Amino acid sequence: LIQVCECAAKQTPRQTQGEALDGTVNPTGACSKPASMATVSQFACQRRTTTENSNKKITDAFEVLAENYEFNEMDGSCLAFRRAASVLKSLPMAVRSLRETQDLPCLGEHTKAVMEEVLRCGRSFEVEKLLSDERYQTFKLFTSVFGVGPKTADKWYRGGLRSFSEVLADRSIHLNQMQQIGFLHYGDISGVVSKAEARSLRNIIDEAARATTPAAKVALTGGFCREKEFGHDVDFIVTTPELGGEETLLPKIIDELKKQGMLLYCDYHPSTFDINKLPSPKFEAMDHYAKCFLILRLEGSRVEGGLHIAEGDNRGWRAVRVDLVSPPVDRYAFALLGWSGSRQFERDLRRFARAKRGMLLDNHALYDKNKNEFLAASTEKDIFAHLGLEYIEPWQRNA
Ligand code: DCT
Ligand code: MG
Repeated sequence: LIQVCECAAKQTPRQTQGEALDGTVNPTGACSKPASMATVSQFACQRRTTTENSNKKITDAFEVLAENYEFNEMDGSCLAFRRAASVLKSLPMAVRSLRETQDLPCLGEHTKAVMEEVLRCGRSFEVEKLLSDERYQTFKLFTSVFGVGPKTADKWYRGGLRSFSEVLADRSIHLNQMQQIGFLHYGDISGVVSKAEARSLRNIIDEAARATTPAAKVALTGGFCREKEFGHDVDFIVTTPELGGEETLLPKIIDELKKQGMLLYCDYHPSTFDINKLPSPKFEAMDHYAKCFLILRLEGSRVEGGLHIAEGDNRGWRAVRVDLVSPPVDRYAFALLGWSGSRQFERDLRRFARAKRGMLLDNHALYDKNKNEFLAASTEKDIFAHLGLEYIEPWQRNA
C-alpha cells in the first residue's frame, strides 16, 4: 500500500523547480546541483562534518529507521540508513530536491523514498508510524536504561513487559548490578551532559590523575572533543609518559574519586592488551586497554553556570556517566583517534584503510599488509598521513 503524501496536493503553483518549500529560491532558477555535492566521498573520513547539520529533518528520520533496524538486528539496513544520514550531515547546505542528490554516494532506493517524502511533506509516514509503534516505543524505553541493550529489551518485550514498573515488579527478572544502578540514577543518566559539565569533569579527572601520578596525561575524547554541545557521557583517555606507568593509573584515579566521595558506580576492566597478538585478524569493536565505566556524583558548585538538570531539582548534584580508557603511551594516538568518534567516522576510517590502502587499523595499531609491517604513530596526524588522508580535525569528524 502506497501512502499518499497529503501535502503534495497543497503545493502552490508558485512552487516550481528551483524554489524550495520553505520559500528559499535557488538563484540560478534551475535545479542545478551545488558544486560541493558533486564530489562527496563515500568514506566519512574523506568528508568534513561539523556539528552544524543543514539536513537535520532528513537525518533524524533516517536515524529513527536505523535504530529500529538495530533493534531488529537487521545490520545491513541499519548501516545503509546510518551511511545515508552521515553523507547528508556533511553537506554545507540543505538538500531541496531529490535531483540535487543524484550524484551523492550511499543513497539507495529506500533512503531516497524517505528523503523525498520529508522534502515534500516535512515528515515521513514510515517514521511516524514507527514512532507510535508499541514495540519501537518499548525498545526505546528499555534501552534508555544503562546496562540494557536490544537483547535484554527483546527478552522483556517478548515476556509481555511494556513499562519500567512492570519490569521492576516482575520477580522472574534479575537485574544485574549495572541495570540496578541504571534504574537508581535513571533520571540523571538518561538525560544529557552539557559542555560545561564535561569541562568540569575534565578538571576533576585531571586533578584525580595528577594527585596520584603527577606526570599523568588526560585527554577529553568522544563527542565533546568534536565540540558537541551535549553528550550521553564524557570520555577520557589517560596515560603516563613512561611505558608501563599506565598499568596502575586507573585504579589510582578510581581510589582518588572514591576518597572524594564522587564514585557512585565503577565497572573496571583491567587491560588484556597483548602486543604480540597484533594485528587483530578480525575487527573488534572494543579495544583491549584497561578501562572503566563510571557513574560520578557531580556537584553543581563545580560547574560553571550550574548543572544541566530540571528546574526545581534542588539536590545540588547530579549523576553523570564517565568512561576512562588507559592505553600504554606508545598506543596513545591510536586510542585517541579510535575514541574521538563519531562511530561512523571510525567505521569508515577502518573501511578506507582496508579497502583503499591494504592496511588494518584499529584502536591499537596500523598494519600495512603490503609491506607486512606496523606503522608507528605518536599523533593522530601521523595516522592520517600513513593512510594518505588529508587531516580531519576532531570537530570535523561528526559524521
Ligand atoms: N566508538 C566506536 N564504536 C563503537 C562505540 C564507540 O568507534 N561501537 C568510539 C567512537 C565514539 C567513542 O568511541 C565514544 O563512544 P560514545 O561515548 O558512545 O560516543 P560519543 O561520540 O561520545 O557520543 P555521546 O556524545 O552520545 O557520548
Ligand atoms: Mg561519549
